Amino acid sequence: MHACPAEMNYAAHLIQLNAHLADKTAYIDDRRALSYAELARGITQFAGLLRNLDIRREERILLLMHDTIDWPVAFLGALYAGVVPVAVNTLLTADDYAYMLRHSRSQAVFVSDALLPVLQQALGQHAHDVKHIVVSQADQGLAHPCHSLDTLMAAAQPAVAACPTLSDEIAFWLYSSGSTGQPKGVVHTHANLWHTAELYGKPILGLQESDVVFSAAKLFFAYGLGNGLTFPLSVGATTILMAERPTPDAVFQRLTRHRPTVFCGVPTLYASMLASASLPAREQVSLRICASAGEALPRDLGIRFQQHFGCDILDGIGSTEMLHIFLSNQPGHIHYGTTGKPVPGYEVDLRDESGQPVAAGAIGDLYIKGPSSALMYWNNRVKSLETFQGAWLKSGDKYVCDAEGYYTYAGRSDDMIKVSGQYVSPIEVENMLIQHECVLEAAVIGVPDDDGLTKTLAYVVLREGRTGDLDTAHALQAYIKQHLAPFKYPRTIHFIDDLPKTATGKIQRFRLRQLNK
Ligand code: 3SK
Repeated sequence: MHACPAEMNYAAHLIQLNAHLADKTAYIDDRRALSYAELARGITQFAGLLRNLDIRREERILLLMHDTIDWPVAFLGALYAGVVPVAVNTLLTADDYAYMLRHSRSQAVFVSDALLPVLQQALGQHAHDVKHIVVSQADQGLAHPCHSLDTLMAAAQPAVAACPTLSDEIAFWLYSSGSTGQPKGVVHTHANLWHTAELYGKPILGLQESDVVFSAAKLFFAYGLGNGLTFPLSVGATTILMAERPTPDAVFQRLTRHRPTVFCGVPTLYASMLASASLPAREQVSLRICASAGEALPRDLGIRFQQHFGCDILDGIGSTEMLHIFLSNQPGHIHYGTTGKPVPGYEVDLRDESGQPVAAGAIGDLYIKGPSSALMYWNNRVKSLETFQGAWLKSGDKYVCDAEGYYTYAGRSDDMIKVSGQYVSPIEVENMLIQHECVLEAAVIGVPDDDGLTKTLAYVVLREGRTGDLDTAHALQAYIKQHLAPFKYPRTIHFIDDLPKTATGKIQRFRLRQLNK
């Protein structure tokens, strides 16, 4: 493998790389297809649009957009201009966006039409630096400071030259959540994109120009960004984008209509696909290889999927901080139930609480060393120092390694719960539950369902005179959905008289976890 060039603008790099594929389809979304020549034109035109809006090099813009063709155009157009896109989860609340706008000091927001109301609510909460709101696929009349993306694109002259960035220069941010406090702005470089394609997309997924890629994980996730943008564009493949929620039926429609050769999902989705009555037959799809991340893929799910479709799922783990997968099963060497071995190019270490290597076969904290590591958490020195430890990155996951070198997930080092690939902080949900008039105390944990996948369970102590029945449980679930991002609601609620606590009054979540083993 050759080295990453020291001077590189990743968007310009992709345009140059795919210049010979002008007529080939780069993207297909729910409305249209885009060739590689049109993608290149869109990227340079978007850079021209940013210039027209007087948004300058190193300034940030927020991307709050569903997966349509406008997403890669905006993301890469910003990179081309040296402007820093901050790509955010479309499933969050106005409070979350208000924080991110302030924290990132974004100068403009590029937003899908359907997300405009939540954005406007966020903008109303605090002072911010947003001067322009640009709406993708606007189907309503827009008043200042809102503009239609299509109108601005049509009026923009393409930027001729890419911003001459260094490959170690800040390219984009993603946000990552922790068990306490606000989300952290994870700062990535142009080079990091390049490294993930060279280390995982090409050698592990074996991506080729002839592949058609479909990722149910959205582009705003680091996992989806690699699957649906960096990897396919680094080999001239075609990518299917889907704006809607990845239900089994929505996924089956794309698998049978567009016949992708590569599919990327998360374990919960694989489980619901296999449980669905409309699961397509093997002959109706053209899958060559699948990827899974977000949480550990239970062994049985991998085996059943392989038996049905004749196609393996490569289970792996990555992180927003490392940008993509660093530990993975690899074609021809799959051990279902494990997360495989380190992806060549990354080093992995298991350490005890004092930072020393654990004994063979013992559980340890997972540390990773690799070239795609983020630079820092923006404006958060304490958390940056905890996570980015010299060349090593502390992942926050616990693992065990067997005698053959295969790694198996053994839980989180903190109390975070990963549900369908998204982090849920038990503390955030508990703090919201105790604001409900019925609730005295609450503790939230993750428990495995029948497929071995993690779901949230809330133990709730009610105030005197309240009844712990189904109506109260539903009311509490609705309350969480109303006040936090809906994916954070507890799937089950158990009412109990007391929570287990330490002598100093700290909730012992591990004791509640033991009750569910
Ligand atoms: O959740 C994961 O395993 C993951 C994989 C790739 C990129 C980012 C993440 C968080």
